[in-house]
Amino acid sequence: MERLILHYDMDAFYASIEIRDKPYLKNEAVIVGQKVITTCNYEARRYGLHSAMSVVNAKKLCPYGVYLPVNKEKYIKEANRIKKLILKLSSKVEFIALDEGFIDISDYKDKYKNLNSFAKKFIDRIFIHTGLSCSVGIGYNKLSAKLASEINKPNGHYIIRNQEEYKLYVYDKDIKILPGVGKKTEEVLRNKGINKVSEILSYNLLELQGFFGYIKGQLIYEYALGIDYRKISVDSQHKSIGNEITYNNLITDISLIYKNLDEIFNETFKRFKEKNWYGKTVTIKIRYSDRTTVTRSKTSEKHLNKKEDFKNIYEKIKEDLIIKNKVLLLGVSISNIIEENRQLSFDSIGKLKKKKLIKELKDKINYYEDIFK
Ligand code: TTP
Ligand code: MG
Repeated sequence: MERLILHYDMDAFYASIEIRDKPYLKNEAVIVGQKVITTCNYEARRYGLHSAMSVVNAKKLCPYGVYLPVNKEKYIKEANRIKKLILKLSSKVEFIALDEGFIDISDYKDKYKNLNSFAKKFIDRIFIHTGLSCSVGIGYNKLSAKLASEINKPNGHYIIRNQEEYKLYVYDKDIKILPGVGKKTEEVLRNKGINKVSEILSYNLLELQGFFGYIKGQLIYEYALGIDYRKISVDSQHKSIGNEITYNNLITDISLIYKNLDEIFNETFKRFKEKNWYGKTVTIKIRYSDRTTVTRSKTSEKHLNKKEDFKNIYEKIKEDLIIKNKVLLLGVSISNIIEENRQLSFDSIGKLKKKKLIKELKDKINYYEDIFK
């Protein structure tokens, strides 16, 4: 596989948090929602309950279920804890909702040759730290990873290694399985007698574009084939830039270790400066011959972009580090990045910029509100 994408999705997220916090609910059907079900656990789903169903109807089907109000604040806190945990694994992460996200794990290809055990480890690690279960899909692009995470839900994983495996999996599945097939698209497809994914391909690209328009038509066509070039869109907050060097010969001379580390810092800063970014955190990573890895970070309160400021942080980390010899790998990174310094006072930036910032902030607020409609 060229690229490797992992998609995770927490299981019955809101309901699982409530059950974790009230263990006596463990074997009950648990429903979260006011008038309408926001989500329910898998026990409740056995009665035919699902999100968006009215609570009145749900109570008819499942009168002995435990019906709980929505506690958004708690769920956001939990989501943030999970995100932090995942960012420890990789910074190439795109969080697409409170309880799900994509991670580019291409770099882990060599380290974890066995993808099954990698997926299991991921699920275990989330559970150990949060007491919550999730499902994982690993694929060769976002599309295949997303579909894969649904396959063994809850608390399971699946791997779709390539396009052939993707086509084999989707060909007899209902069209609704494809992202992008909403109500409207579904109706058009069904009216043409297309119910299974493979049946989409009884039409060619041009015909599909005729039905749905240029972009949507191409999307449906590509998704039916398992083609998806979308990249992981890393939130700038989680961007990081860094350099690592793995040495062929162990370094045993302490002064050489420091010298090399300084060079890596300089190289990292050079790349950071080219982007014209601002950052807060510096991290030093050292791996020893026994494969133990030490990472130490320090974070400034403000976003910085001057070399001397980063250098100060970097030197402070070095002071606290007790570096042993027999070093295998050295790395330095800068993270917690933004593309412009939002800490500038509003007076010191131009009117246009002000407008842009306010709009961005508003969009952000709307985005969060939308999730919790
Ligand atoms: P989902 O991941 O869609 O659902 P889920 O995590 O409850 O269950 P699953 O095991 O199938 O993944 O959504 C995540 C959370 O988002 C969910 O717990 C409740 C919330 N949510 C809404 O607020 N509105 C909605 O319309 C949906 C579908 C979910
Ligand atoms: Mg979920």
